[in-house]
Amino acid sequence: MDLNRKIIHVDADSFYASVEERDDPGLSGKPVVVGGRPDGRGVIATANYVARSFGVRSAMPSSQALRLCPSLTFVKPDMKKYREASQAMHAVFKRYTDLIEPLSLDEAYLDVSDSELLAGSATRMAQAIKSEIHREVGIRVSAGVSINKFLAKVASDWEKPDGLTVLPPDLIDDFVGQLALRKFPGVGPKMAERLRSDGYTRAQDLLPVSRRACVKAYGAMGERLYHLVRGVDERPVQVTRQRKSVSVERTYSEDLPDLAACQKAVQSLLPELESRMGEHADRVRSVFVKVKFSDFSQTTAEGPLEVDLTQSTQQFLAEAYARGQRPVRLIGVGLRLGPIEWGLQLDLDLPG
Ligand code: DCP
Ligand code: MG
Repeated sequence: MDLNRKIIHVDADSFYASVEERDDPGLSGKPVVVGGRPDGRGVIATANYVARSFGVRSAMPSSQALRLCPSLTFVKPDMKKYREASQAMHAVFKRYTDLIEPLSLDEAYLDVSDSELLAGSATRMAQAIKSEIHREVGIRVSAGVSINKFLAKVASDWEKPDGLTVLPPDLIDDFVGQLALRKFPGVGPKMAERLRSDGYTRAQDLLPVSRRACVKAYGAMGERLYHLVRGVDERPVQVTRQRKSVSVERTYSEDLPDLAACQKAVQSLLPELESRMGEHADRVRSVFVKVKFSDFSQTTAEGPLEVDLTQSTQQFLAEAYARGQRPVRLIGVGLRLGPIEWGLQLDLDLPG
């Protein structure tokens, strides 16, 4: 097991609600949720810790939350604000390492193994990150520090809110042993129930089971659990750049003579664009068509995706072509993508 890595996991406390409390001091000390109003079919995106003491939770119908806590204050989500807060958090992370893997707007892994700041102490870096985010972003985060992603994440959750938990190698076995298997990443309610009925509730219950037997009983998840219950997780922190667009373009060996030829060409690019769009479909913000004319001048027409891809691309092609009205050597079609967001709260039944 690699004991030399230093990983920090950071997760903001009741993220959306904390941003709202920051911006409205009148909310301080009150039970607050961000989400849809209880008169519709809205759900709770998140609840601050006061509201949680009444049993209010993320993804709960707003009407149920109001029954649990009649004095609840509802705030409508403002994704732009949360994105800005997220960026400001990342600006702080950046001071300590370039190896940052965002998991969502409010959560990230940092690999600080090679960082020489603060005498190379990951614990002190985590403390500094916490206080800088508090000072500069105005919200609290919890952090976990350990030798891998799994342990750092479990640690950050340990003393929420405003927590800092450090798991050095000599404490790992005892700490992990007592963890409930149902809280392990990848273990859903069904898997947890299967494990429980086989007699395994806590991590330590699985320790006597051989790797072979784990895989035989639970397949790939068994393999993963075998390692995790020993505190082993070799996954690297992966710096993932979010794609900002997907596109397909083609240069033609002979210039396309007129609009009709371009229309055909665009249509033939669409299947490839659609297949590249794949998993990003829910992030599509706009469609563009790029045209390069025979004199190498080029222009792009762009707008929202209306009706369907065919109609939108043909419309923008016509717009772009009209600007040059010359033979065309290259055509590109593409989609601009917005940031990754949670799926759930997009379905919130928003007031007004
Ligand atoms: N979120 C959401 N719907 C969910 C879960 C989360 O809209 N079912 C949004 C609101 C949260 C944000 O994502 O503020 C971050 O999610 P977390 O799971 O980190 O929850 P919080 O940050 O709100 O609380 P905490 O991390 O303190 O438990
Ligand atoms: Mg959070």
